[in-house]
Amino acid sequence: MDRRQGIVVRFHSNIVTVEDTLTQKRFLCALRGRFKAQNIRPIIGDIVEYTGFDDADFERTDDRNARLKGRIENIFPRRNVLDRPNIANIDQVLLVTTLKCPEVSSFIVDRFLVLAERNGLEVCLLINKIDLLDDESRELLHSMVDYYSKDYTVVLVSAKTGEGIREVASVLSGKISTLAGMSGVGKSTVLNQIDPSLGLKEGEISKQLEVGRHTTSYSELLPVANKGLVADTPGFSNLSLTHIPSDELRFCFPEFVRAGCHCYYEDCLHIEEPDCRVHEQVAEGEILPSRYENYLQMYREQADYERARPNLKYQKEKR
Ligand SMILES: Nc1nc2c(ncn2[C@@H]2O[C@H](COP(=O)(O)OP(=O)(O)O)[C@@H](O)[C@H]2O)c(=O)[nH]1
Ligand SMILES: [Mg+2]
Ligand SMILES: [Zn+2]
Repeated sequence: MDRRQGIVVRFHSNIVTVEDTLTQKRFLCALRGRFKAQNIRPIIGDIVEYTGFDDADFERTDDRNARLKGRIENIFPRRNVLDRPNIANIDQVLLVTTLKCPEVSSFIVDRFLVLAERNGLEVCLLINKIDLLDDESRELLHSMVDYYSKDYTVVLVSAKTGEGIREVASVLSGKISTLAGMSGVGKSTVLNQIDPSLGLKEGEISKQLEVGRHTTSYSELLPVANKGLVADTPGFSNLSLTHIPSDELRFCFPEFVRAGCHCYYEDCLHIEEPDCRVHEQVAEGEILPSRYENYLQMYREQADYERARPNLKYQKEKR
């Protein structure tokens, strides 16, 4: 039996679903005993070597797309690992946000961007529900797009009217992506617009909190667009920055890094130092005031956290 390469797209009740890299066929795989003995567990996004048996009679069809069975032989080293959701080898994160219904604060967006920068992840900022914006908020929208598109791909979308959906599909094509964003911003609706057969639950927030209701408690990589895989996650609520030293937060703002090489002090934190180029650019309108204020808030929070823990040692980044 020859070994082939695939990617773990689902892991549920001890059965691993592997999607073949070449054929996109899905195989329900068991783990070899030695993985269990060594306590190695695959996670979604893992690239694996597997042997597949083309046995169409295999009826363990918990995953409706997979009818073939196989066995995982080898798990390749991970390029990166995301914590929440637990996914490996991510190419990019699609951060979905909205200006209305809900009005997502710039602090939440910037905090997420800091985390992505820290983890070396590509980000596509997807601003959804633009159908809800009046002229005044459209102005805000366009200034936001102008600013953020200097460092990130920005796509304007309305999952309701279909505007921008094709662009999202091309961003997802051929890559492993995960969605992120507050509950209710339209993550599932956007994916359903790209491919209605995904049949993801769209819904009001209250319904998602109902006890006993089926929500995505485990992650899965869904086939989307042209050979893309995407995880529709339940969103992020408490993305903490506590693992980033306060004096390294500034490196997670690309525009501060650019300006920072012209500060008087080489190790300028851009807070109260004289001759700070970041300060100057905020005053000149070159750096968005909200970005700077959000930086200050993150810095203060982290500095407080450090002060309360004099023996705190940061783990070395695993990159
Ligand atoms: N007006 C408008 N409503 C939207 C749009 N996208 C999603 N919604 C609605 O927003 C609500 C939350 O969407 P959902 O996809 O469940 O959000 P999720 O929690 O991020 O997955 C649903 O009622 C959707 O119908 C949009 O582009 N425009
Ligand atoms: Mg959803
Ligand atoms: Zn400075």
